[in-house]
Amino acid sequence: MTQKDTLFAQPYEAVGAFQFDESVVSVFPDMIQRSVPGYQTILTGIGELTPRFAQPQSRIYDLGCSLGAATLTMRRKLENTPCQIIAVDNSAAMIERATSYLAAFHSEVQVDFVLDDIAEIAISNASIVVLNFTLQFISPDKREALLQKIYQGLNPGGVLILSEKIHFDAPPIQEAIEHLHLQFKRANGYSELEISQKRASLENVLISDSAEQHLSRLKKVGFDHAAIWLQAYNFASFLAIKNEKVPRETST
Ligand code: GEK
Repeated sequence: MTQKDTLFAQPYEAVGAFQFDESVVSVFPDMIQRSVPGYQTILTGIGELTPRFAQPQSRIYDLGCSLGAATLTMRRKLENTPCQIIAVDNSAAMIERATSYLAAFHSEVQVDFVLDDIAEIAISNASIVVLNFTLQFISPDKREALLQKIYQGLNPGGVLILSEKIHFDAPPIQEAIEHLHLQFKRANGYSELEISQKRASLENVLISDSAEQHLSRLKKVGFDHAAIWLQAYNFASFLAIKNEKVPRETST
C-alpha cells in the first residue's frame, strides 16, 4: 500500500533542497505517478523493449533505480533470456526499500542492488542501460562523461533508454507546455501551495536539458541512432542504439 504524497502540503518558512530521503521514499510511487505524465506508459514500454534488446549472459543496468519500478518491469519480461540486472541508487533509503519490495516477487533473474553514485560505478557487458528520470539530477557538467561511460560499456546492439523532464527554448512553447504539466498536477490533486513549494525545492536540483541537447549529446558520445519514442508534455523518453559491429571483410 503506497502512502499519499503530502510532503509539501503544509506551508514551510524556507523550503529545503529536495532529497531522496526516508520521507520521500515512503510516498515515492504516489509522488511520481501524480507528477510525471506518461510515467506508467514509459515503464510499460521499457518492459516491451527488454526482450527485444536483452542479450543472453549480458548485464542490464537500472541507474537511479529508486524503488526498482523499471527493474521489476524488465525482470518480468526476461524469463527466457539469462541476464543479470544491476540496479543502482545513491539513496540508502531507496535501496533498502527496493530490495525488500522486489524480494516479495519470485523470479529466477538475478538482481543486484548497489548503493553508489552512478558516476562511480563500472559498466561493462551491458545490453540495456536505463536512466529513467535520473540524468536530470546529475550535475550538467558530468552528464556527457556518464553517457560516454554508458556507451563504452554497452555491447554492440545494446541500447540506452533515457527518460527526462525536458524544456523548450522558445518561451511561448515552454509556457504552453508548462501549463499543461501544471494542469496535470492540479487534476491529480496537488494544491497551488504543494506545486510552488515542490518547485522551489527542486530548483537547482533537477536541471533539465532540451530534447535537442539530449539528442546531440547522445550522437556526440557515439550512439548511431537516437530518437524520442514517447513524449507526454515536457517529459520524454529517448531510445539510443549502439550499432551491431559490422563484420570485417576477410580476404578468403
Ligand atoms: C523509476 N528510475 O521509478 N547516483 C545514483 N542515484 C542517483 C544519483 C546519483 N548520482 N542522483 C540521483 N539518484 C526511477 C525513478 S527518481 C526520479 C528515478 C524522480 C537517484 C535518486 O536517489 C532517485 O532515487 C533517482 O535517482 C531519481 O523508474 O524522483 O523524479
